[in-house]
Amino acid sequence: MRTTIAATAAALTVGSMLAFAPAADAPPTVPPKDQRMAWWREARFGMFIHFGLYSTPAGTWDGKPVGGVGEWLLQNARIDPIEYEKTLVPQFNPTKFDAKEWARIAKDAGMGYVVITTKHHDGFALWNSASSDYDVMATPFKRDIMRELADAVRADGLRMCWYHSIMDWHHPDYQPRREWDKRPVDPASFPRYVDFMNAQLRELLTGYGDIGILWFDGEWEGTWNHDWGKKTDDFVRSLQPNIIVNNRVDSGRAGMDGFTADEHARGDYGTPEQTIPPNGMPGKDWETCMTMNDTWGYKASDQNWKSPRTMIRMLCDIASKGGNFLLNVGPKGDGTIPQESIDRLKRMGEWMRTNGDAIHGTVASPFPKQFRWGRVTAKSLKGQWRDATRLYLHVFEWPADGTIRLEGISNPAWGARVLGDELRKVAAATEGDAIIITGLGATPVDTDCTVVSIDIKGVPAVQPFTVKPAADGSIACMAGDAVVTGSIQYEDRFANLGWWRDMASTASWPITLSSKGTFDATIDYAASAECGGTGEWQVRVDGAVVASGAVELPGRKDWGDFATVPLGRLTLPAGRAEVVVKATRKNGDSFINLRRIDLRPAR
Ligand code: FHN
Repeated sequence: MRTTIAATAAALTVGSMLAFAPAADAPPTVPPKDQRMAWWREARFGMFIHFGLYSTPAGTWDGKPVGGVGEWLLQNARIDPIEYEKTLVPQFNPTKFDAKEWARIAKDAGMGYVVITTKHHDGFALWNSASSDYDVMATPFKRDIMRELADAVRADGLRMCWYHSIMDWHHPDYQPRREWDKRPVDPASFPRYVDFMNAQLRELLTGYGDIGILWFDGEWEGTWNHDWGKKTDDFVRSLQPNIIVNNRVDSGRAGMDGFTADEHARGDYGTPEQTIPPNGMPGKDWETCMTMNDTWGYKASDQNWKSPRTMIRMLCDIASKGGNFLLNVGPKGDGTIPQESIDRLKRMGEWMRTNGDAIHGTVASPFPKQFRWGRVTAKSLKGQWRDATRLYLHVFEWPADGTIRLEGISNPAWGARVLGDELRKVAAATEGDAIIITGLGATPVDTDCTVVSIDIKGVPAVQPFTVKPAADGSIACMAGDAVVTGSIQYEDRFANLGWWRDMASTASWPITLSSKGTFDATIDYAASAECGGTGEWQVRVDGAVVASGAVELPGRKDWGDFATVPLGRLTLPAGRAEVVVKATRKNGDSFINLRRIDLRPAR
């Protein structure tokens, strides 16, 4: 029986909060997190799909281009929600939609799961919803897209997952309303909206088989809070106890970096968006979601596509930090995936067919920092093969001499292989506190990323990273060797630390000296004219600041205009200490690009 929204609202008022009622009998206990997350940690790579009414206009309204991402059309063009519905519902007819083709593209790319927008912020239901007339059955298409896609995805051995927006610009009970929405606010009841949302979640979680993830979104407006999040999390798990729920079910997500500010917040994993946390999220499950261009929902004018190399290296970088990569496609209004997306996923699939073992089921690099030539992932072979750990070296920059030194590890090593060229005779040997891989040859198998695997005995015994003095006593603190916190990210562009936006960010270099030393320090930095600011250097021992000094770093011509300026005279103790740099004042939205800090023995 199909109901209008008003009738639904009335009905749910009576049954208010019934929607939180768990499944009929007492909800089965939720299995342990490690058991629920096992398939997700194995997959490491998934497809995000943003598809809905917004896919038809493709970033235009009234024949005019609209700024911003494609799926935010209603917001960015300030469209009356009812006008949006009445205009786009009759137009939505993705006649070329082929669920089996979408599933094949994801499978062939080496992806293990698919997350699709069942309902985005515009409130439109992409399935046959009994709770609302604002759904795909009201369009000329009249097919349950979720049903067809779930069947196809599972037939290809992938997990079907639902994205679902808490924020709903269309439903009369959702608050806050868009400011241009002229409908009376008085009758609106947020609890009644939550009942409606849970009625639709019940449909999606009881009518479409096992769902891998409930990927909540749109949790940031003030009407949603921890109490709603907790109740909704419990409700979802009562219907599908094995399901994974992301951290956006709850309030408190700290912006785009995907962290959850409050340790009591619900959700199984963090969701950094359009960014890769510089040091991952140690000890946590997390997934970076990323567009291939700049929009989630299809936008015909957005041709700013990332290269296949960039996305292959992002996948390696994310896996090396212990995360998952949820890569987005925005199908067109006719139901086809853009050719640019298909081409990129085809290339990623080609790479994954050779190197998928270096991604699937791996854990983060055991090394304290990244190597400049690439990334490392690891996989325990305990109980399978000589109690070993397999290390996968994702080589972006191939060594001209055919040799790679893994500093700071002393495990016995053997069994070096180049994935994709089993005939290449490579060797791994442990010399003191380094593993040397030789015989790699002059050319990589794949210029985007060639993987070299080695086996080491037992669990990696890795020394903490430290910057070592050169023979002349000088110490080079390079951007690529920094341990960074906050928003700072390493950029290949100038081999610099950039994205220095939040004031809590720090860049630090652990240094170990055999005896106390005093140094004259310089900093090599760049900044646009309106940026720069005041920096502070610190010497820390066991985390305590033992010396510090300020330095003015005014803006320069642009972010590539580097200069080397005095930082001050630093004294470092014998043993391990850290040189730390932070901003104490920013002139603009970003502080500086930092390329290196040099310590030269004081004369
Ligand atoms: O507002 C949405 C946006 O449209 C898109 O769905 C992304 C994907 O993670 N999530 C929200 C922005 O954080």
